[in-house]
Amino acid sequence: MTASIPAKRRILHLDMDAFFAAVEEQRNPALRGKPVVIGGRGDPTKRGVVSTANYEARKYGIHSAMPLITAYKICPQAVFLPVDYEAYVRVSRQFKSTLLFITPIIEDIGIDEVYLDVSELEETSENIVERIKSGIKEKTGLTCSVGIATNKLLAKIASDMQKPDGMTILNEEDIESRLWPLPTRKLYGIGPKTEAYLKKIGVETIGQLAALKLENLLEHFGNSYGHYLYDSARGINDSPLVMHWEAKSISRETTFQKDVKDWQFIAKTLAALTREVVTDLRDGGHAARTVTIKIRFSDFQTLTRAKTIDEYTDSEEELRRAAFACLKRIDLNKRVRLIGVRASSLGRRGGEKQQIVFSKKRLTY
Ligand code: TTP
Ligand code: MG
Repeated sequence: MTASIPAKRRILHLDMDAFFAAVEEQRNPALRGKPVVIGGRGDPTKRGVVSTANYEARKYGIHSAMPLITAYKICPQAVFLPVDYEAYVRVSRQFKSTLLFITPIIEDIGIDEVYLDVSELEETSENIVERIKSGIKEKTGLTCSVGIATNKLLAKIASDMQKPDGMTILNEEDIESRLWPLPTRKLYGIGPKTEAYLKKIGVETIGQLAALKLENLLEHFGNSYGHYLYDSARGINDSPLVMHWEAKSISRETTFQKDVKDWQFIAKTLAALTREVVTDLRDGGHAARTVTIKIRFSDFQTLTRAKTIDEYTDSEEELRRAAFACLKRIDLNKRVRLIGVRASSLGRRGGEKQQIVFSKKRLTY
């Protein structure tokens, strides 16, 4: 039997709305309704640029990459906040973890955007988007905008068409009416230089780009980029989703401030680490079958013990029991420097092993 390849791909691009600002508003609801600008250290009199502005601040013309001082001049009453990257990465992980309930075929392209390949799902696009939006809303309180099309190029353009909280489905028959009126820089891969050059030769819209002859594009832009532009202007793009992750484990470890002999303290730490691993497991929609613990003594001797459970589980109690069964198999006759716990053999609770799972380690924003 050969694997069935869908005749048409269905690719979804998701981009969070005013992401950094939305995270700030979520944790401080008093900001809602006010213009909010996130950038630098949050002091508009100091050097720095705007990372993002909420939609209220955008009404004044404030946008990403604008100097903070300019933003301050045009809207001094705005609330200026420093960039709290760690907080945004945490929320980024949270919203991405909800997407695993939709499909494991996810390309992570940035702190607030991803592609999903939903070709194989039997639901309508509207249904999928509804599930995604409510999952993200429930987990993070935030909204996103989604585009669905036959390829990545069009899906990304679509997600930007009805922001915020939008959903746009772009079909092949919409290319002339909805893609061609847009400025050329909306096409992924067209930067300011190409845009400026195209303007010089009178090409402002994607439609005008599509009217150029292939020979002309090849002559000006070379073989590879010339073909890319020719296809892109027609909405043609077959780039695959790039997945950075594969079946992995989820682990936590801690090095004690001072080497420890007290069994109670070691046990308490192991229980706390296991709880954190369970939280990560559940966040990612995973369950695990194998628990491994690691103990490093003060002389750096390192021991590991593992236990495999019959069923995939995300139960804290079961995983902790397994971790303690491992701990009992280690003779704690020396001071302990480090302790760690890992959950592996990931799958769905009561279900099958997953081929592709979320690896938090790859998120390096
Ligand atoms: P974007 O998705 O481009 O912007 P956004 O999410 O703030 O707003 P939109 O609703 O239009 O999608 O970028 C995501 C985050 O990346 C943004 O919240 C802040 C950060 N960022 C910068 O730090 N500098 C930049 O120049 C841009 C464009 C974004
Ligand atoms: Mg965004």
